Amino acid sequence: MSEEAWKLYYHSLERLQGSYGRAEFVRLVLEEAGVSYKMVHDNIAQLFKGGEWQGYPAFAPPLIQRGDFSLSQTGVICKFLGKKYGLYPTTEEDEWHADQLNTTVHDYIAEGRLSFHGKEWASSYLEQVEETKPYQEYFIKERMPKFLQHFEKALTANNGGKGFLVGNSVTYVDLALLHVLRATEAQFPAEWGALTSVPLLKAYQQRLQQRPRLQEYFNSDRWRPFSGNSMM
Ligand SMILES: N[C@@H](CCC(=O)N[C@@H](CS)C(=O)NCC(=O)O)C(=O)O
Repeated sequence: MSEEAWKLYYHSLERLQGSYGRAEFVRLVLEEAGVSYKMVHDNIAQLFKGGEWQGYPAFAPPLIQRGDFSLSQTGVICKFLGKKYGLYPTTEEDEWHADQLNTTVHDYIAEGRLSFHGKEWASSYLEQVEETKPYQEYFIKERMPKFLQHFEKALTANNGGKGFLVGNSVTYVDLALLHVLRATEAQFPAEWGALTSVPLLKAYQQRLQQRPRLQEYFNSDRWRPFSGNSMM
């Protein structure tokens, strides 16, 4: 693998009209690691929907590429980058628990996103605002608290919830959880604010987002605010 900057492929900024969506998970790992990367937004539809992508087959962006190596699937990309740049568990048990939690984080964001697209999940939220309301209500009432409660429990299982999800230092899975907590807070501020059953998770979010490199990123113009729908 060459040592040039990573390229991170994702939808065009015009299409996004807000945050970097799932690419934000990847950006948090790269930002915390202090690794340089370059966004690529050109021709994304032709590359991935139109079948013009020439690298290793990828179903959908985000995708990272450097030299002739490329990788897609957000959770896998973050794990790969975490391992490469020292944001990775140090024991075998923690490695598997991080994997388990990373998968649950991605289940959560996928369910949350789908609740905004209950009629047609590949179409814009704006085309189904009314039809998707019941799915959102179900997500807010049933699924969101269940997932968040689970994350609170998982956090508590390691050092009483005062540190990280696994081990004694930040890993890629903390950054993944941080992102979905921020997405939850941005998307459902009233429900998040009223949730009193996850105090450790709320403190953890504050702690993580104050890490110097992340704080610098969130305060910079490289960061883009959440779009206001689809938890993205
Ligand atoms: N499980 C994949 C989902 C990828 C995904 O759904 N990407 C969206 C953008 S966030 C996309 O462009 N999907 C196109 C499609 O599903 O056809 C991941 O986490 O990377």
